[in-house]
Amino acid sequence: MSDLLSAFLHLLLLFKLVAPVTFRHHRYDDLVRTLYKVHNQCPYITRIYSIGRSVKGRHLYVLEFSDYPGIHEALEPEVKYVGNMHGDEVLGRELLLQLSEFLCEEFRNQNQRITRLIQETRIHILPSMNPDGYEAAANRGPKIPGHLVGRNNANEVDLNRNFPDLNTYFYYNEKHGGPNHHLPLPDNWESQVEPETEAVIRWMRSFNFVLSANLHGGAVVANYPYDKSPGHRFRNAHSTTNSPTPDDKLFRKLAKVYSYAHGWMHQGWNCGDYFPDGITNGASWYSLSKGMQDFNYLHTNCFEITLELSCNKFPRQEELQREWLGNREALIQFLEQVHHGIKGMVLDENHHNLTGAVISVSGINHDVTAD
Ligand code: GEM
Ligand code: ZN
Repeated sequence: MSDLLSAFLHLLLLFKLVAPVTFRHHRYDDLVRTLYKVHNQCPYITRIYSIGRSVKGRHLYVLEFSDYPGIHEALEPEVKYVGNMHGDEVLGRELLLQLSEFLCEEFRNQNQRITRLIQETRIHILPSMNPDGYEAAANRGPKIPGHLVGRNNANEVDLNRNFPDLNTYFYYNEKHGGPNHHLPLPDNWESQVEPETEAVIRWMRSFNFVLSANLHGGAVVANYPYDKSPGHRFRNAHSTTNSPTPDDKLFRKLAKVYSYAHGWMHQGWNCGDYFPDGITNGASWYSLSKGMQDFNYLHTNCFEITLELSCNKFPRQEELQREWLGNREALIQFLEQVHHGIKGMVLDENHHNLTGAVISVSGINHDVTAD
């Protein structure tokens, strides 16, 4: 090999090693390319799949991390992250892309903590639940202050007000006796929701997710269920009542894990609001009906919290690195929480798996089911 060529190759290698991760906003094509880039760099621990399409036909892509992508392994919990449900709240989308690159890179670097996480957990990442809203917001760009377009989907529907309202059933059940878990979908639910919502509901039903976070912007706080207060119907959004679930202790713990591992969320004073410990019960902040978080809890085994991650919904590109560094540890620690507590298999006397077995915890009026 000529000296010149070898010097050039060395330079190339050096550049690759020291080249900083680029922090930029990703339009739809760029997002798809980035997901495939990560998959190509880590083909044995990742898989890309689409859960459906947006109103305008854009795929809702999920990147899965697992030591056996595409396969549910016994005792390996399924977890998910959802970003950009509101198209103009873009930080979650970028953080989830950063997280994807980080997981892949650190696995390749044999980082023990990350390797273990990927071996023991099946992680599903949906960076954008509302790609149409994002494009509308990005066309305006981050420069214009004030209200941004693109919160809703292309049919002008707020996806976090579009899930079936199971809270109403549950309040009824609370009064008249009946469960507050695995509440059924209403008849014809598909015709009542947007395509993005339908895709996410089918996704939630096809994996036994047990832990999840939904990434938003416009405040800095970790928000946990319930989002809807019992008085919502009468006093509407002005009703702010602490509305804890039977799993309040666990939800508060999960929210605190995020806020304390985050660079500044736990300090409580952010964006002109004060939230002690950087956490809040949803309905005690303001009541919200037909949100995704309550639906997770009332319909599935999944415990979801809503993370509000930045005062500015569309931060400038120059702020993305600081945001990533502020959230990186929290995003990892939150996933690690899925390994706390009890896990096991429910077997019959012949040691066969019992699927759908109902598991009740004494003192907590909310059952989960075996997968
Ligand atoms: C919220 S979601 C989080 C706040 N939840 C409650 N109950 N106050 C929404 O959908 O309005 C905020 C957001 O859009 O980020
Ligand atoms: Zn939002």
